[in-house]
Amino acid sequence: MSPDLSTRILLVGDMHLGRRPTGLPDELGPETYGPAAALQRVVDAAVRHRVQAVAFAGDLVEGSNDLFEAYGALDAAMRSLLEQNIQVVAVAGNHDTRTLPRLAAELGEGFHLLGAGGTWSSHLVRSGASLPIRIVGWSFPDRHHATSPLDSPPPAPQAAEVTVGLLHADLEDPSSRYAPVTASALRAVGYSRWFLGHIHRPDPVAADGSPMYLGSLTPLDPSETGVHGPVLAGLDARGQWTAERLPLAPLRWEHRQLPCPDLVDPRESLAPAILKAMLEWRRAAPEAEELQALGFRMELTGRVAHPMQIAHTIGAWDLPSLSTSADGVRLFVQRLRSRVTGDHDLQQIARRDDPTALLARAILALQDDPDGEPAGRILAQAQVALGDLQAHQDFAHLSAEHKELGRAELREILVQQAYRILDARTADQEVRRGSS
Ligand SMILES: [Mn+2]
Repeated sequence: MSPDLSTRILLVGDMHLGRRPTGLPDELGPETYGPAAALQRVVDAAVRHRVQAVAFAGDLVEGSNDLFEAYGALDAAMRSLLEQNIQVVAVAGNHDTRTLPRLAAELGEGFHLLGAGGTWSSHLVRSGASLPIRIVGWSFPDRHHATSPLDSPPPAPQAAEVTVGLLHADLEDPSSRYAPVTASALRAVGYSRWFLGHIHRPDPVAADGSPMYLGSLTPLDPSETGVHGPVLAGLDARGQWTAERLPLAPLRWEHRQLPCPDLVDPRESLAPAILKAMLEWRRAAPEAEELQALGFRMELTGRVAHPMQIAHTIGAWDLPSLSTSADGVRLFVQRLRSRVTGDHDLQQIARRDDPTALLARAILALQDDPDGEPAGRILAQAQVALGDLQAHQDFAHLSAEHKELGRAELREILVQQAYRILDARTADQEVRRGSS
């Protein structure tokens, strides 16, 4: 884009100033990997790409306890941006419903909070030549908001402007307490683009007007896979819309499955197999100059003769030791799980008359006929047991944070656990027979 003849904005998703990113090795600290550092990179990119405005889609701040920390970071960012005549626009999300208006009042006129108190308001971004962009936004009026923000109609798009919607909301989940809305309803408003906050997984940049989640600015926990960073968007000199993600996050999380080779001595040869895989994944990762760390959640899969040896080998490892660097990028394993099982003949075991046969029958029922009556009975029992566990006072504080397990998830867990017991029983029998 020719910088002088275009209108450009930098769009920023959930930043959560004040939150410390989790899952990182101790030496990867918040001074590089935290939200305030990510905000500084946004400022640098805004200046480098000569945008006219930076727009934040809510959850700039983690919570009310982070008021002071957020003020310092935002004040510094605002000074740098305003010095370059870059405007700052934001809506409040469910995390900063109360904090953001307070900050906006202190940060002064240069900070444009849109849609305060669940209304719609807008800010016009002009440049020298091409069409102006009107950013229309809505802010969370309360920590929870169980109805669609579109229930109060946003302003109609104007001629000779390009309108962009900025919103913190939950797409396609009508039961959500976080501003439920549908993509089709947003499209029906008639704006050119919608940029959303709330979901931390970044959507690919939409080529058409489909509403898209910007994603967290930088990954905040190991579940936040993918390439994170702000989206640079705008109109070129011919009035054509362009948009691209700037992969500014120095950290990327990947969830990978590694088919486990049938190793004669896993204690010796499993670690080299894992290192080899990590290096291959690093080479295959899309290029990002800013990448400094690549964290893995890894699952070993497949069938081997002695699965318990794999489990024991992993169990004896200290995860921080599975960390190295390649081409200046730190590679580390945050979680390593074995789903490796023995090469059991389930049909044959199931025909026997012992407790192991019951296990084999349960696995067969859950795997091969998940909608059948035996599988249904096992799942119902597990659901009751799980409910009792969650209701236990020691875990009660956790259940609010964890969504109820879906049927498929529960089935998966039961099959894994059943295999684990089966592997252990088989290993015991081998020991008793003296064949191990
Ligand atoms: Mn958020």
